[in-house]
Amino acid sequence: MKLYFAPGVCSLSPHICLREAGLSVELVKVDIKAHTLDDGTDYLKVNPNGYVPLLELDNGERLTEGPAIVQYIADLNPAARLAPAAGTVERAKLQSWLGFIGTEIHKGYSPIFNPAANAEFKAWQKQRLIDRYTWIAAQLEGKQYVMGEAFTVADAYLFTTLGWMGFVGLDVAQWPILQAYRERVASRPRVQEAMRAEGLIK
Ligand SMILES: N[C@@H](CCC(=O)N[C@@H](CS)C(=O)NCC(=O)O)C(=O)O
Repeated sequence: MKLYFAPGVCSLSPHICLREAGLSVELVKVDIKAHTLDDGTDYLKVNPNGYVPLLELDNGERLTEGPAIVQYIADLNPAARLAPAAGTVERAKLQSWLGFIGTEIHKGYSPIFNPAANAEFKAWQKQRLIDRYTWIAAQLEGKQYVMGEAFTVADAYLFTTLGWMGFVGLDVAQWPILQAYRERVASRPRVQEAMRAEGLIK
């Protein structure tokens, strides 16, 4: 398999999941501004939408959309217990988390990074992110991970978004529960491996 990624962006989530699942993968770095690969290949020929993550399977099939990719990875190795079994209400709860993180958090950052958005809208969007993280912090009360005691693919995604806070003037220390959660996830050996491979830590 090949994972098309860019350092520190949302593709870190499936990258972490692949390592947590013990699966080997070839990492292909994408310049997401120029939409090119290191060898000059036009990434738009790989993903016409231009974004990462994209997982290319050994048979050449290509999968996009982070929440779908991470569930596919989890199902490749159920023994790693990165997601509850498909068809259970617990799996639906995991999907609910992935949907929340994707639409309320991940895509909540995009307008703040967008030079075309005006200051008023950016401030509104930032407050919305604060409200959403405050809600997440309340859900984490008494839990190690978002689904309870076990790390799942939703944690890989949420953790990835926590790494962007500094870019929009948010400080995770505002939410002690989130700060402790971030440290908990960051201390996982496979998470450190992924971050090191992306050049995010030494
Ligand atoms: N709908 C996609 C969005 C992925 C996405 O927003 N990727 C960003 C990085 S976090 C990206 O590659 N942006 C570059 C671009 O859109 O050209 C998903 O959920 O996987």
